[in-house]
Amino acid sequence: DGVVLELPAVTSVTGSLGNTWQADGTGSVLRLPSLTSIANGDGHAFDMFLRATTGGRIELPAVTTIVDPNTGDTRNRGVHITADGPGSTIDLSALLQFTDANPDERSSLSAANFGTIVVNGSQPVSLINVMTSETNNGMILGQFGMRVDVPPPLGAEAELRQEELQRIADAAITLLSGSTSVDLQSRLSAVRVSITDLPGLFVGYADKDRILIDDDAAGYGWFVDATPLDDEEFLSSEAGTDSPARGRIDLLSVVLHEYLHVLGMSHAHSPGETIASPLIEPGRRLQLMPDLLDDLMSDGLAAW
Ligand SMILES: [Ca+2]
Ligand SMILES: [Ca+2]
Ligand SMILES: [Ca+2]
Ligand SMILES: [Ca+2]
Ligand SMILES: [Zn+2]
Repeated sequence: DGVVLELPAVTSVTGSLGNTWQADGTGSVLRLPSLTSIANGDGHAFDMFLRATTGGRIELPAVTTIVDPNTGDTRNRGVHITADGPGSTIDLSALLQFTDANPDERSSLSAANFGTIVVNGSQPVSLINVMTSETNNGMILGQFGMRVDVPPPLGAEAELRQEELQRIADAAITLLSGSTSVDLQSRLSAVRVSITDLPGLFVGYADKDRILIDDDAAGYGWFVDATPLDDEEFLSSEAGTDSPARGRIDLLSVVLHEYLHVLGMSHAHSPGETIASPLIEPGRRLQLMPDLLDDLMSDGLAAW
């Protein structure tokens, strides 16, 4: 517990039999800031395990590639990455490619029991023969997480209350339902919307049946609009100097963004500063593009 191990010189690693990296317990950190690639070794039953448990953190912020190669004895081999338990986090925020080239045993990414794995959120991540699982509030953040770009100025911000979130969620459903003839009310009302402490700069997250909203907007604090169907606090999308939205993250924008993920939106729908962007700045309201919802509806409601 409480051990920080930093290996700044390591840029690539190759796995071997039973190779395990583990950070166990709050305060335990394994950090390899220069590591860019992880390749499994090619002997029989070589498994690599990266495990963050009971609050431990494994920080691999420069890793872009993970591979279990197609060479050697490919039987019973995989790279298995697990974050299990509240506060347990694996930072793979630059990850672009995770490939298991010998799928007789697939590799895996598993987040369980409020554990979090952060993958690249600004570019699509290619996962080939990799099983993903999120169980009991585990999260694989990235593709469907919305975040701010820059850490906030210091200062304690009030935490969001569930009734405030529910009011904004209701307004978002009204806005979305009004933009299309398809009945979205029942689909979206079935999505659980709740408050949690998302890691780092993340402010929102969605998967197919739930939305998670950060408790304090990554430290910026939320703008909870008393008149969510009116944009009067935003002068041409930006909050003026005396606006209550100034310096805060607009909850309505984030909730709309996450509902759109539930309906099948990806960040690839995002040229520039629109509701599909995975980044949001304080004091900004992102606009719902009229065509976006029609596109999603013509693709059919997302099956995922
Ligand atoms: Ca194995
Ligand atoms: Ca394999
Ligand atoms: Ca947070
Ligand atoms: Ca308003
Ligand atoms: Zn997103």
